[in-house]
Amino acid sequence: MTRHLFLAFVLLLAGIGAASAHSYKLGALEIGHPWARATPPTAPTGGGYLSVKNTGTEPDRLISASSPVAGAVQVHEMKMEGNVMRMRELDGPLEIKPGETVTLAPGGLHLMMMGLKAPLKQGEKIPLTLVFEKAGKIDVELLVEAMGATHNATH
Ligand SMILES: [Cu+2]
Repeated sequence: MTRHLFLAFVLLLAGIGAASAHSYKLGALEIGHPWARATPPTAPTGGGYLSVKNTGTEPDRLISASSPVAGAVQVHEMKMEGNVMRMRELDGPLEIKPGETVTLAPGGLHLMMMGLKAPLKQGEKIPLTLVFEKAGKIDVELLVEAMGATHNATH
C-alpha cells in the first residue's frame, strides 16, 4: 500500500468512528466520545481519549480513573524535554474549569492504561470508571478504534 492509500484508509476509519460518537452527562459535566486505540499484542500500555466539558459554574477535578482491562489508569501529559517529546503522569488531578472543555487526544493529554491484561482489539468496548471531585462517579465505555486512529480533528 502506498502512503497515500494508507492515509486514506486511516481517515476512512476515523470517519467511521466519528459516526458512532457517543457522550455521557454527569451533573454539570459532559463526557464526549470516549475511545481508545487498538494495541499490538504485547503492548503493556494503551491510550484512552475523551473530552470533558464543564457546563457548571465551579471547577471540577478528575480524581481517579480505573478499568478492569488495566492494572491502573493514569492521566498523562506530553512535555518537550530538550527536543524530545515525552509523556509523564500529571502532577495533580486534571482540572476542568467552568465553561471549559478539556480534550484528551493523541499527542496531548491522554489516559494511560497501565499493565494491560489483554491487547485492546478494534471494535471492542472497554469499561472505564471516572470519579470527579464534585460530579461524582460515572461508568463509560471506550470504543476501541484502529491502531493509527487520530481524532483530534473531529472531537
Ligand atoms: Cu501516556
